Amino acid sequence: MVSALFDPDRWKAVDDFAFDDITYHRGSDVPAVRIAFDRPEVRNAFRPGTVDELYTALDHARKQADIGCVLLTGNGPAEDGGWAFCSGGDQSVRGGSGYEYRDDDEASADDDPAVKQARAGRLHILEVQRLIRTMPKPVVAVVPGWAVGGGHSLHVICDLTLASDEHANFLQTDPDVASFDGGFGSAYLAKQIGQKKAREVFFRGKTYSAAEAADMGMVNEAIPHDELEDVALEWAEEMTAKSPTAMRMLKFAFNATDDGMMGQQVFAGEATRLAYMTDEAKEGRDAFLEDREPDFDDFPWHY
Ligand code: S0N
Repeated sequence: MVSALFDPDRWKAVDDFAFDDITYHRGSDVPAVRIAFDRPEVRNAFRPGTVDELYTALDHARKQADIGCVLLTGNGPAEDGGWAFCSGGDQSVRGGSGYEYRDDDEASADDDPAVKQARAGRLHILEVQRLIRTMPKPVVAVVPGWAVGGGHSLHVICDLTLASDEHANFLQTDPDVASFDGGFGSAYLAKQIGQKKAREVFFRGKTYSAAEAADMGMVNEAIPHDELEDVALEWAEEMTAKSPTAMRMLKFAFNATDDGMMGQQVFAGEATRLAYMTDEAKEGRDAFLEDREPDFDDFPWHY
């Protein structure tokens, strides 16, 4: 069983990869993928190999032209009945310089010792955050249980968050375990819920229910646990019926104001991509290739 909330009739496994720590499915009827942490015994904590797998699946989903939405969730429940989206970095593999690769971490071990050494201590969950942020399709955090530490940060960076009103809980333990997400996990959270509340989340380390998190503005909706994945698929169906270009431009427009020149670069890249599709751009290209002066006379100065 993938997860108690998983409906096998609505998903097909993506067989291109041999993942240990995540599961990866694409919708049977909806052009969406479901990527799930699959370590319920540790409340879906991520170890380095988990992060590598997550990045691989997300990047694969990003490149699929027929996929318009990513649902990111956590499988469960654990044997003790506990549910989790993700409890952040696996504290049992955290070394002196961060999250280290261990010899038995075969899922991500690299044969080249120099490469392996360079990767040790790297907080590559931040690369996953950037991928979620810049992928041109909505990513929905589907939170069936705990979202804690780096797992909390992951839900924060997702475009939308849908949570189980029975089992989802939101908690920032970063300063309890001497780590801190000083990037999107805190600063972008403050944009969502305000400075006072974001500081409370980190400084006091309170646990918030799904309903409280929705009231605060960091969760879009808290819904009955058993309906979580059905509703997530409904959201995906709704969003993937819309114009792909409008959706990607909107996502990058929402990002741009907070992402500085990087946000401008991503948005401008999309504008350039669209401009390249015009006859005006083709005239510029053709003139160069044909070794002549470009003739833009037919193209108006729009007002
Ligand atoms: C999740 C909690 C609240 C669940 O409590 P509950 O339901 O009472 O279950 P437990 O009995 O505590 O847990 C069940 C089993 O799971 C193990 N486990 C749980 N979480 C982890 C974990 N993160 N790592 C390793 N094991 C975990 C328990 O040990 C238990 O195992 P057994 O059954 O063998 O005893 C509760 O479990 C909890 O508080 N967990 C710890 C949460 C935590 O502190 N996470 C780390 C926070 N820090 C980070 O995530 C790193 C941040 C980071 O990577 C970062 C750094 C810089 C910039 C950005 C980031 C970023 O955040 O992305």
